[in-house]
Amino acid sequence: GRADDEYNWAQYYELEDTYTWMIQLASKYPHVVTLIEGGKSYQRRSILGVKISKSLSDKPGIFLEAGIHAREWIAPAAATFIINQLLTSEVDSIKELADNYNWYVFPHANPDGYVYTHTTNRLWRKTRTPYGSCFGADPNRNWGFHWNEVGASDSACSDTYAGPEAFSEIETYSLSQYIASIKDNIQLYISLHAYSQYLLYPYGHTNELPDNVKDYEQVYDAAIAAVSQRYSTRYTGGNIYDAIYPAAGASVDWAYGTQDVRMSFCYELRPSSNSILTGFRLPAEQIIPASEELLDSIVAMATEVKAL
Ligand code: ING
Ligand code: ZN
Repeated sequence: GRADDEYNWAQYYELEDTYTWMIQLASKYPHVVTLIEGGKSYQRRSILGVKISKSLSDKPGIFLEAGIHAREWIAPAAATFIINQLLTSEVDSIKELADNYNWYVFPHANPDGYVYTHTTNRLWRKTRTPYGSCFGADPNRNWGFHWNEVGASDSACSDTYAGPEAFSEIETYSLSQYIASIKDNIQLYISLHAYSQYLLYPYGHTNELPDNVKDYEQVYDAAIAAVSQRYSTRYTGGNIYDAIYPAAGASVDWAYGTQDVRMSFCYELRPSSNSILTGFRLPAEQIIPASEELLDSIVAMATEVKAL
């Protein structure tokens, strides 16, 4: 919907509205916000992000990616909520989070898919690359780490189509190139999805656990406790393979498995379960509470990671 007023979190926005808002942030906070581009989509839309850096000194990084699945509208909305809080909050713990890390936030990792959910099919998930008579690969099955080993499809018409090869999608390829170019030490790589209220960590391609699984569990526990603090919202989860289903080629696995990323997590945001009214259509009145509890949880994660 078009904003009659200022950009806010009482409604879901179209891609252009959010990009306009991000561009305005860069001129409003020129010493703090830098526009970054994780390449362009198949249909040549920008994968626009913001880097938030409150001083010039070397700091660790936090990377946040949302909207890789087009229909999960709460994910980009929560990402922009977090951007806004990092820039404007008066709460000490959030100010510290903004001061102590370089933030890299991409609200729309799959812009073509998102536009398609507004124009044509609200439940579209994938990219929009043509493959024969079908369209799109699953951008969360397309990353080049144990690609297509399990939990992905070889059929271009499937919602979990892995693509013809790893990084066949220009969106995952170019965003991965951007990630690889970051010089900061990334402490947390966070991927936002919906729905189910799960918090997940690697791996998706195997039930083997990461070497630092003890650290993962500690951070996971802190995050799960914090997410319920404000509104008693219950999350569950664990390693992807056991907690939900085997799935190879996800961004979080690639980030943790191939990059110098200390930990990566995937949030499956509200709601907890599907119904005709909810599922991917989380009511707009829940954007703010869902995002507030997410930020509570990320604050707890960062605190825990720092104390490890
Ligand atoms: N769920 C995720 C999916 O891509 C997931 C679950 C997360 C798989 C992280 C692998 C890694 O299927 C949704 N709803 O998209
Ligand atoms: Zn998803």
